[in-house]
Amino acid sequence: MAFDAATIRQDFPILQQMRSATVPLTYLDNAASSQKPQSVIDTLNTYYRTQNANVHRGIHWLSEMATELYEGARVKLQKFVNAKTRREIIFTRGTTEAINLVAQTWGRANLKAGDVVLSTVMEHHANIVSWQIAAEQYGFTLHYVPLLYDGTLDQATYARLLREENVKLVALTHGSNTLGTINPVADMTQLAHAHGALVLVDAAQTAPHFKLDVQALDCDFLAFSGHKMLGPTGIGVLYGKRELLEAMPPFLGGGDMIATVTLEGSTWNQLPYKFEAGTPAIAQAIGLGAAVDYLNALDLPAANAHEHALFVELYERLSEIAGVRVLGAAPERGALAAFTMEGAHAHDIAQVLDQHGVAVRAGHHCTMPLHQHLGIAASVRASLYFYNTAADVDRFIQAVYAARKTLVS
Ligand code: C6P
Repeated sequence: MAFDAATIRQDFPILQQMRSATVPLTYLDNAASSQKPQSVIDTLNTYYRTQNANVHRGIHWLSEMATELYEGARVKLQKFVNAKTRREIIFTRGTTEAINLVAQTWGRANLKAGDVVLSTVMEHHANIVSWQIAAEQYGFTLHYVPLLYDGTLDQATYARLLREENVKLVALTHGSNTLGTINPVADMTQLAHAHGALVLVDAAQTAPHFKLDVQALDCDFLAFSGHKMLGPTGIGVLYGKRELLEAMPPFLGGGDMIATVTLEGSTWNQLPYKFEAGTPAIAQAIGLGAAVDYLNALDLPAANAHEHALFVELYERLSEIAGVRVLGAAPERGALAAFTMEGAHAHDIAQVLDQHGVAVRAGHHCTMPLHQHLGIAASVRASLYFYNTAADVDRFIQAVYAARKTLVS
């Protein structure tokens, strides 16, 4: 049976809104943040109305209930990415914090002058700046895998850098938030491991769309954000292989991450608590658990096929518009298209689109080095999710034509 996006949309109250009395809302900014289904909203509501307390601390009814729900969410996330144990799932504020955690703890313990971390030109700032900061602190060198003309990674250079440089870690995005490129992370991980390097995968743009399997990928770390996959803001996950996490020093100091504290020094709690200092984002973690329940109940292959068909339609019709350049042409890509229009600035285009009720992102999408590589300052990005429909694509294309008419003389 075909995927019924029109029915699915009923689960998302925000999508029932109009932009104005006569203009429907066309939400195509999903790569920035997804909308939330009623079940996630209800879970948050129920939590605050009937279950709220701090976790791992109080020996009382509410605290025990909150702890059970919070730890239950961890198990849902463990199964979602097929981690071996729940101890390998660390709740963070999101992808950014997860990457910073690895850079600051694994980096501090393992990187020194003469070592190399390999990132790529297509990374989000989170997977570049975290390493730049750590490089300054710990003295290692940061290199970047360049891109080919179609927006894929230059695999020959990647292999050469692994051969010739003292690479200790590869910090690699699974899916580009600007080019849409899906990188062959399993193969790239295998090659990195053959050269003794670990791999951190930024799965911010793929976790919402695909069934990830950290054991099949064999990556050492994997980071993603809850808010892009139907969950609340302020919650995300760092997956790490247990033996690596065990050996890493803590990130933040405070409550819950310690075993003992004296005035002279402290010892650390077991995993995952060693990396979860202070009161965690309890409601948000439980809400993310509800988001995972929703995704598990969805026919994901059908949802992907639906999204992909919409993307092909959007990509082809967008590419036909005079003066429009769609960024990236990777054979395997996610359902997003960033573009420029000759004679029009990205922010002006987005503004006209907004008047037509179409929500997109304009700017550098936190990929300034990639935009510099492409020789542009900014682009407009439309990104799809399974609840989008053919009518959304129609309205978007019509709005781009309207922007062209208004902005390009
Ligand atoms: N990209 C976008 O509009 P946080 O902000 O921590 O949830 O996620 C950071 C991040 C890391 N990696 C990739 C590939 C991403 O796309 C993002 C977030 C959003 O493209 C906001 S900049």
